[in-house]
Amino acid sequence: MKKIRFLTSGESHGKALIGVLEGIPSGLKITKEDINHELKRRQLGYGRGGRMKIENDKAEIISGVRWGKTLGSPIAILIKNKDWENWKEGMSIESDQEGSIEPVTRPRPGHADLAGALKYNQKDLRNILERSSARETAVRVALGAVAKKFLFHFGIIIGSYVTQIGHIRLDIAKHKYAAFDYQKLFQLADESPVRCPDIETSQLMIKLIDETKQEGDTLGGVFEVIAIGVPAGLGSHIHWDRRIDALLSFAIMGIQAIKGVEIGEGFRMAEKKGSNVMDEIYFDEVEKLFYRKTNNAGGIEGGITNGMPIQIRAIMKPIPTLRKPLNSIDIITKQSFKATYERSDVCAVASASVIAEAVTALTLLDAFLDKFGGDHISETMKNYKSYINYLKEF
Ligand code: EPS
Repeated sequence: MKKIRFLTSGESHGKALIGVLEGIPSGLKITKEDINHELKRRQLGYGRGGRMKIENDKAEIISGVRWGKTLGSPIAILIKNKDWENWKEGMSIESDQEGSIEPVTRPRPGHADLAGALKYNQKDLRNILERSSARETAVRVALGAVAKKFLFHFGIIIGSYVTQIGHIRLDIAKHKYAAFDYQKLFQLADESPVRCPDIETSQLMIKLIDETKQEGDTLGGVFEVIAIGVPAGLGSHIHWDRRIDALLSFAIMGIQAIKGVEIGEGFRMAEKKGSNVMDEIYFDEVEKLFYRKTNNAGGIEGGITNGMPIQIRAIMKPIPTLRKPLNSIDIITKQSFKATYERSDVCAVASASVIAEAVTALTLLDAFLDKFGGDHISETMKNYKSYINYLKEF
């Protein structure tokens, strides 16, 4: 059952973003630097637009932490929008500023603009696009940073890397690092402007982003999120909404522009025979643990973690705001027009991978606390250690 919950609030050009995270046990050491480190990683990707030069996201912890440690009470985090200075009238809370900027009446194909306007009866598309914007993900990353820090105490590390931008693919099989040397892959990804662990592939991706920018077009891609050190036994087969693969997919699909999620070999399993997909089971006499030599299941069987690394792959569609004109209809005049926009990101796959790490951390932490409980982190640790000992005696 759900142990942690969170809410986010905030518009893209509003005053600030706010997140509230409830259910984190007391006693976790957390600083604003832990959070700002993750916020920085989200902002770095090559191909982001002018807005990233304005924003330098910094978290302010408002509540739930005293003298550097969580209290067990809800943790509220605030991230100011620097761009608010330019939008004080246009995004004002007060009714006396109504009409201070022109309404947006031309929906961008691929955005929430038109579907949202129809649903919420809005004649100014800004009332939709301000919230559908991926700006909100900054605060999800901030909350995810708390979850990451908690899991880290239990040896769980979550990282990501980009495997494809447009038609440029990373050939992970040919990569010189061993298949499960994920920490090395995370480090290399952090050093790449496109978060791709291979330097040559990164350069090809950057070149493609530059060319696409010249054309006024945009790009999507594929990334992988990996969680290592997750013990066997999170999630459950007993009911559909407790399956950890279902919960992880839900969280990842909740990120703007994500159009597909796979676990382990995912869609590639379709063309293989069963004997090439199932991961055979072995026993390590020294560690006293079961293990697999392959990980086609992506660390999850029957909706339960099996102790192998969790591997999630997701595709992000190309960003829908283009400089290249696309056909659309003005919602007021019903006249057709060619949608064109000046300021836009070209590619945000690198950022999406960092956001996916955050929501993966929040989802895994929920399952972790469901299994191990604890109102203080030391209590969670005691329960966790006892379970690990049980696994060794099994
Ligand atoms: C976004 C459009 C751009 C992005 C923004 C998401 O903002 P603007 O319209 O102000 O140029 O930069 O992303 C962020 C602000 C962010 O922090 O990631 C959109 O339409 O989704």
